[in-house]
Order: sequence, then structure tokens, then C-alpha cells
Amino acid sequence: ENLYSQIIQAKRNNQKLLAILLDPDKIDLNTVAILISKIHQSPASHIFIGGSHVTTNILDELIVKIKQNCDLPIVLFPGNPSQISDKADAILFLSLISGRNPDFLIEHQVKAAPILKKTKLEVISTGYILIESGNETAVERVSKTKPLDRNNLDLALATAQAGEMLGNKLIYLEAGSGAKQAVPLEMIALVAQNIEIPLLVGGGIVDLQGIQNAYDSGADLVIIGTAFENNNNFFNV
Ligand code: 1GP
Repeated sequence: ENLYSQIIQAKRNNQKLLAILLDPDKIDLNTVAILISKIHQSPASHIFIGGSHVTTNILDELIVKIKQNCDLPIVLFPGNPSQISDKADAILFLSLISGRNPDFLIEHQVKAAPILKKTKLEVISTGYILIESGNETAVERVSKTKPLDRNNLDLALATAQAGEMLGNKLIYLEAGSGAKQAVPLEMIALVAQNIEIPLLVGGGIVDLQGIQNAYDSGADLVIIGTAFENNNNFFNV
């Protein structure tokens, strides 16, 4: 069974999903075992791997090590085409549809396509929407695009719906890693109610209540990066 159909199935059953985002640049290969044990103690359903400016070449090795100790699906969340590893299970094939930088709308995807064709990775087309979060995040800096106004709910919805009409299989509302403010709950609710495909939400969620609020507003999958990175006991309450 492929990963996307599992996400669809979970959505149908109203079963909420949780991804822990690991940034390969910030991980010490020698301590992966401890990290994995913490992930096991958490409610995570997926591991996402990636970052806006990953410079490391330990990606393959890191994924192999995780796989030795952990059955959770590993999904690449790449900042650019160099962050592809056939050791993972799937890749979010992102198009930054909130921005107007052709590199992140289509150029990187053109570069990545022939590489992906040679792998067995499940490619999941994802409309990636960056929302203003009170501080300049790495996505904004690296992509040189402006996030959507956090008060402009109609524009966020229109963007998500355009992504869905273009054939995206997921919509990802992103405040950016380490965002001061997470995606507004009203925006999550409006988008969730008006698209059919699963909705991912991440960026700046720093406590369990924040995760629950996103779920209650209609997010199907929440991504936690920084909070778990800073405190591997984040989920143990
Ligand atoms: C970033 O949405 C993810 O792409 C996670 O963000 O690091 O703020 O949890 P945080």
C-alpha cells in the first residue's frame, strides 16, 4: 500500500497524523539511536527529512540508520533537488505556489524529475503555501519569495484551491521553521473546509495544544520540527 493512500485513508477515518521533521544538518549520526527512541515514544506517524539549506551529504547514511531502528515511513521534504535520496520511501514534490519565483515553482522540479525517475520513491505532488509569520523564515530567505499575508484568508484559500485544481495531492500551509506565529487557525479551517485533498500544517507550533488546535481546525497532518529538535522529550507529558 502506498503512502498517499494511507494518508487519504487516515483522513477518511478522521485519524490525525503527525510528522517529526529532522534537519540532517543538525543531526549527529552517532546519536541517531537515542533520537529514534524518542521518536518511538512520541505519537509520530511519519518522519520528514529536509530543510531549506541542507548542506550535508550524510542524507543516505542518516536514512539507512533510521530505517534500521524504525518502521515509520520516511518522507523527503527537500529544499532543492540535491536533497534526494532513494533510501527514503517518498518525497513531497513541492511547488511553492504562494511565491512567484519560477525556480521554486517549476525549475527545481524540472531538474529533479529525471533523478526521481531513476528511484523508487513515491512522488507526492504538494502545493506548498508560505504564510507570513511575524519573522523572516528560512523558506522566505532561500526562495526569495514573499509569504502570503496572514490576514488574507481569501488569498490563502484561492491559492490552495488553485493547487488542488492543478493536480496537487496535498496542500501544505507553512509558517516556516521557527516561525514566531503559526498558521492562523481560521485560515486552516477555511482551507480545510474548502479543499478535498489532505491538508498539512507546520511551522512555529511549539506546544501540544498548538498541535491539537491545528487538528481541531481541520489539519490532517501536523509537522513539528524545532520544538522536538530543542527538546526530544517534547511529546512526553
Ligand atoms: C518547517 O513546518 C516545518 O518546514 C516545521 O516548523 O520547525 O517551526 O516546527 P518548526
